[in-house]
Amino acid sequence: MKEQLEQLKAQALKKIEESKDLNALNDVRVSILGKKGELTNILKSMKDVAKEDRPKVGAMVNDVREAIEEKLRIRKEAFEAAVLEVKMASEAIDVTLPAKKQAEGHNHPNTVALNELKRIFIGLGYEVVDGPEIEYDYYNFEALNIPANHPAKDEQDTFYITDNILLRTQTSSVQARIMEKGKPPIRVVSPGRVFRADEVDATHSPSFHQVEGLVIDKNITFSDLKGTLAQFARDLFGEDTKVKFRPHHFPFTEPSAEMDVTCFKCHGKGCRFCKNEGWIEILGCGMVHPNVLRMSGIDPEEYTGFAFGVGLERIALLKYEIDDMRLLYENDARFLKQF
Ligand code: 2NL
Repeated sequence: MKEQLEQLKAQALKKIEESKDLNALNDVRVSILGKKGELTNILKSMKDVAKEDRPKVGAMVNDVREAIEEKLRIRKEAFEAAVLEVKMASEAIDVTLPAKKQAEGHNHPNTVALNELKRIFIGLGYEVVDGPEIEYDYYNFEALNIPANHPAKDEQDTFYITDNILLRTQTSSVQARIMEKGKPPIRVVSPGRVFRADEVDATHSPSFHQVEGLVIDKNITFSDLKGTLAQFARDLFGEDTKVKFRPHHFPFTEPSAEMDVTCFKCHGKGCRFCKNEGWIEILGCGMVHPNVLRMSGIDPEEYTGFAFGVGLERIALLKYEIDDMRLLYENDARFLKQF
């Protein structure tokens, strides 16, 4: 029996030593210590051992088992350490490498300009309103004193969906809806996309943006218009900005004017930026035409008002000294990220 155990022990330790991985090691364990394992079989044959010899033999069996288990444990730990070693090597992270840059987006120059205009007019107590880009001929032209066959319809040629539905050419259509619906006092700005049948060049696009303003109340005069727009110009271009009004014509206002501001680069002296004029044209404005008020159901004897229209792209181009409007629409990140 002793010899048998010694032999088993020697063979087992050899097999353990030679096993190549955890699976092989487990097979060895089962073949010796498992239910039908070699050592288990020897234990089963203990009943054939003489009673007085059993404690001695039992102790021998235990010694052998302990030696085998100890060897199994050491070998298992060695395999596990090796596996971990490989895993750690393959998953190694170089914490000294620079992090991936997060590309941070920002507002488009048009949006920056729009937020600026909104901020100014909200500060003056105006409400921001919007309306449909696809509009009835009535709100876009008729209600603004531009009847069928009026020559201004040529200047503002647009895209027709049907005879009386079109892409709006100005956001005044929104204000015509407001006048028709609401009761004065009215104090609104209507920013939004407008459309014209224009060829693309440095200053034209078939789709651009306008911010229009409308004020209607009792006793509104041209002085209110001038004061408001001068304040707007100072807020947008700087405190020392001067304004001047040149007579103009719009079908929906009477009298009408265009407003210039002193060039914010040369402060009126004349430079390349203002083409040596010292002044830069910035918006169109006027007192709301009595016909326009009347058509919206507002009595021109009781109420008067002023209105103005600013091209958003024009403001963005001026503010950022961009000389070609097409750059605003190309969405070239290298260009846009400068602003
Ligand atoms: C321009 C000129 C202007 C208006 C827009 C307006 C709106 C109503 C009634 C009367 Cl509801 N007028 N808007 C008035 C004058 C000029 O825009 O050159 N915009 C870029």
